[in-house]
Amino acid sequence: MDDAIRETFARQGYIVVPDVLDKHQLDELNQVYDQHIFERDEMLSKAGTDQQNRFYIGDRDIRETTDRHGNTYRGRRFWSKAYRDLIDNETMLPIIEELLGDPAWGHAPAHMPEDLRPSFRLDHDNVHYKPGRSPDDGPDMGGKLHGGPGNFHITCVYELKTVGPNDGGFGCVAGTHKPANEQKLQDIEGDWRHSWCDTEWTSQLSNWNDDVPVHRIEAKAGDCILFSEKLKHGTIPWAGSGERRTLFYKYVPFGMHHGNAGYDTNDPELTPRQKRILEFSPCWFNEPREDKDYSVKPALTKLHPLARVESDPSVLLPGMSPPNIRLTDTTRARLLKSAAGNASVSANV
Ligand SMILES: O=C(O)CCC(=O)C(=O)O
Repeated sequence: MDDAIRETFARQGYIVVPDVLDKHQLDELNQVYDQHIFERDEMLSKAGTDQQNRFYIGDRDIRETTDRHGNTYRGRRFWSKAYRDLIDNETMLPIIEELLGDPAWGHAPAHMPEDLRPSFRLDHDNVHYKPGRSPDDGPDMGGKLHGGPGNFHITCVYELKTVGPNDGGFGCVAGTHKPANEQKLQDIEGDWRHSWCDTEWTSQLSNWNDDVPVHRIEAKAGDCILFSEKLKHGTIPWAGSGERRTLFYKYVPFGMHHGNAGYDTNDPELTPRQKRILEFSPCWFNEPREDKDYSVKPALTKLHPLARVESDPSVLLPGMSPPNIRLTDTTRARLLKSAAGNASVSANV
């Protein structure tokens, strides 16, 4: 990552990296995508409030495997060499490694040992699809703003078709990965989460604060938008006459739980590096969601010996925020008690 990219990412919370995928890669990715569109009836297509056509894999397409840490996975996604190669895309890899490995960016906990910092993980991926729109199609409402400074994951958004100036798709409120700017958004009176963008079917609040501008991101097929999930972002209604074909690869630092989707790491066609990026961490700096059953994934609940209740903010770049460390009340109390014990031992030495 060069200094210009660093500066842009630090200021905006996102960057657009041009020409990450060449024509050959795009053709291969689009070919598999075509197949899924044709076979759409075999998949559960869920229309949310934003009427997005996202793809969900039906039960009969799901398979189960177990990794070397004893975690069991269920699932299968868009899968071919071209999709596997996106896991460790050569252009994006060093950028991801820095953003997730250096605690200055506020994704990795400051207490993560240096040798673990390069071991980021692909947490989950999403696919967004929209057919091309014609003028008499009904309204498309897009999605509400989400994301926040305590988040710790970053997303590579690969565009498989060009997104033009007024097409819609990915949008964000530039700079709101920083708490001071997020506060400016929070201070806007009205439903800023839903009323954030002027389009044919939606409008921005008239009292919007220009210090926190909305960016509609254009990109050519093959470009990658990389954003921090600390940033407030969402889906702008699709108005393009062509299709929207977008892939989202969401990465987390070593030992941080987010979605816990899990991948088939027994796939013999994965390279060792891809396998490593897909595997769950063997121990953790935060804990998984309490509402899920992890009895078949024993390694998902083991805390790293250096886990702490919060990440030291003094390591951060100016204006950035530390990751929220999700822990149960019991674990939090135990870690605080042992930290207090250690402090009194060192005071008595
Ligand atoms: O590009 C989009 O549609 C927004 C994506 C989004 O909201 C997300 O990945 O969380």
